Amino acid sequence: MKTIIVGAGSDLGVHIDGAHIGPAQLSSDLQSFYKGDRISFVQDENILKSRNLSDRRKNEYDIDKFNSAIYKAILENINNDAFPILLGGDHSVAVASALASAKKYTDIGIIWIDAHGDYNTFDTTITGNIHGLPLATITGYKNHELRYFHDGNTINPENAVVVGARSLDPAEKDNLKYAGVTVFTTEDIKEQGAEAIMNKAFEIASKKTKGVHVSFDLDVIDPSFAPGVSVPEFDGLTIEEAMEINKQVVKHMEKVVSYDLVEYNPLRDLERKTEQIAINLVAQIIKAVEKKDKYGKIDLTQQQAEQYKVKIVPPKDEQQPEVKIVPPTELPQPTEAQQVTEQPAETPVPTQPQVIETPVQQPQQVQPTAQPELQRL
Ligand SMILES: [Mn+2]
Repeated sequence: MKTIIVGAGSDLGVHIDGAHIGPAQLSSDLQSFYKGDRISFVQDENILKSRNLSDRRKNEYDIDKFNSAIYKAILENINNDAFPILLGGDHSVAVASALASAKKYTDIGIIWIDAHGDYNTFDTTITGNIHGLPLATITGYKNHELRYFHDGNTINPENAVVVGARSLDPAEKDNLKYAGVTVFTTEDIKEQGAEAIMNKAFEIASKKTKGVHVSFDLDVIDPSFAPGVSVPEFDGLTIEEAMEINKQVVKHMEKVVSYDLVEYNPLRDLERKTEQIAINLVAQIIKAVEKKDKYGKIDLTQQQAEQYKVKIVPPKDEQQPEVKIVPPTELPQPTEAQQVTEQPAETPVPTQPQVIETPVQQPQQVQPTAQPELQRL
């Protein structure tokens, strides 16, 4: 199945600046191995952005305008049998991508991988940052002002699942409960494992639906590994846990109809750590989508998630970063992956960004004594 990369460069949903330049950076990183279609939207630089914390409806009009354009473009591409991968931007842009899929497929579920619930309304928001409202908007829980451009179904909250939450406002918790959204916390993932949680998430999201939209917010990862987000939350996922969640998305790819990767903020990143993780997540999804046929079916013999080691070579002066992609390899078994996560506490931090991914080897190359070793940024 063909993909379309949709750059959604907006940071109007949050008072912190920087997420608007994320998509251009990631898009440039992907250039050397992604040859498919791409379209990009960047917020109008003449917008006088509101960052005033007492403004309860910050940049509402401009966000709507931006999302309306993305919604139309994505819908057109889905109708043309493409699988949209949206690169944010703050999370408010997911209103456009999720609802475009809801319009096309009429009845879908949603998996929202995020440290936050994004389930506030204009009445309950504490910050007035609209990136805290999209999941409520998408599931039809108030916030109709943010989806005026959408004339299809909203997603049934009973088919909505938050994965990785650890920072929910009290009123937001009530909203989630009242609406009937399932929430799996970061702690649930630590206790039960990403595979068990994602199996449950897909079961809920795909129950009596025709597809699942997946929205991956990088802030689900701990800021020590992924500092390049606008609203970091401590005690988050490790890189391995985040990649495992993505691997589970790939495992269920037959049901997945669209995917977002949001909240990459280059201005907050350190040593390009977050960028490395982001392009690896996207690379994995691109390769998985390529295996879907135009009816969305996947060749079961190829269903296993492939792990790519995408390495950014730090640019010399003004040069664009070069991205290297290493051929597909098999993922380590969970036991090996656990061993990996237990080891690297003392791993020195290299001065230059290097491969972030859990290194994996072709079976024929495995040495009897070989242990996966994790290179940390
Ligand atoms: Mn979010």
